[in-house]
Amino acid sequence: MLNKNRIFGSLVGLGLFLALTTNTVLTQPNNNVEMPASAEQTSQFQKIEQPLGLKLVVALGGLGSIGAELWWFMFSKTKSQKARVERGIQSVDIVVDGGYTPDRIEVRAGKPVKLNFFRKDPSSCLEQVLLPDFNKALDLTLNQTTSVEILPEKPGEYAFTCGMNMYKGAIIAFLQ
Ligand SMILES: [Cu+2]
Repeated sequence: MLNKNRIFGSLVGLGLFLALTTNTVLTQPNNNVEMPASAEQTSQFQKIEQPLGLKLVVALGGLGSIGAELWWFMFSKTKSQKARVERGIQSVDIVVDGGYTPDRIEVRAGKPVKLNFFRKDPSSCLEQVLLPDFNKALDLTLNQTTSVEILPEKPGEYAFTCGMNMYKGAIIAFLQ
């Protein structure tokens, strides 16, 4: 299943690609102009003036795309959330839909953590969650919540991934 995030990422990528290629085309020498076939002619290129507005639009479009691309890679994928505490157990609900939301979960080390995975995404890629540090592999049923309890004893980062290691998330355990 395609998800909004991935579509947005592709659009941004396409925008960047178009901006760069357009820029290249616009700054290329004009080869269609007939050059005089004189021996003294040394310049192969003839400068063509583009309207300033067009240059600005292309430049700003390119910059905007680059900015969006950077934002996309650096910030958009981090959805950090603290676990809530219920009767001494830290628990967190994770939506499985084109990845994990949240994909960074902050917990206290040394206390049990209950992860509730709600799988909305039918793609087989996300049917399994692996928690290698805890020797756990979960099979997620579509449109249902599958829970698992773990105990991150030491502070640190504990990864969880889909069965093929394509989607990733992490439990970050802190000393209290
Ligand atoms: Cu996968």
